[in-house]
Amino acid sequence: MITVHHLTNSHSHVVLWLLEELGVPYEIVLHRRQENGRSPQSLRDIHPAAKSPTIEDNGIAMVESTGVLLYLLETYGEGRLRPAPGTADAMRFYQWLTYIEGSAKGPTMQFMRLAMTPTDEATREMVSQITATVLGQIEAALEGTETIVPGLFTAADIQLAFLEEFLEGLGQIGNWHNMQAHLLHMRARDGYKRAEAKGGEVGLNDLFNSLRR
Ligand SMILES: N[C@@H](CCC(=O)N[C@@H](CS)C(=O)NCC(=O)O)C(=O)O
Repeated sequence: MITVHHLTNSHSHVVLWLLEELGVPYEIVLHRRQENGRSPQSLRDIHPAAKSPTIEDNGIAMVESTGVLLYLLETYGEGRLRPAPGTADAMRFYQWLTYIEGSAKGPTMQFMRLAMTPTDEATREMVSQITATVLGQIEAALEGTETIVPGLFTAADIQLAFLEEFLEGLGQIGNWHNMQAHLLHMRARDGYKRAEAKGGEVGLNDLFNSLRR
């Protein structure tokens, strides 16, 4: 049985959601964030990275969301939530699935840090521009389509929705109309709702507000 170590208000929501979409049984171990937002010792006890998501399967613990999603698809997906291998859609799928955490999250995190700490205008402007360029690729890819691989709901949409939740928490999602529409569309899925029912609300707005205080 897969164990999902679920940190409250965190990225492990995507793992619960993927497993709900696939209908694969799993158990949840809940870990609560500390007051400063960081992982508790209980998560570090499972994997020294102390990051969410963490899963256990085959007797070992694994971190890193993109790898976890791909492992679960490969092991339990039976071809669902991904395009057929070797196709143009498979290229789109791998590109966006890895781009989100590999290229888009870093600048977005930097943007968040600058929003929370005083800094000079030139640095702020540079980070805003880099973030806008990186996010602009996703916004453009969503033009006229409800899913990042047009016509097919995949695990890349699940990963993308968490970045969109993050942008919403930062008060930035309104600048990105296609991403905002994508997030609303994803939240309407039964699998998303079942994941929240089991793991709690994603709730990044509340989390970021509490960290700003
Ligand atoms: N690149 C990692 C990011 C993981 C990550 O930073 N997760 C956050 C939760 S959204 C976390 O564990 N925060 C608690 C901490 O860093 O102490 C992934 O995709 O899994």
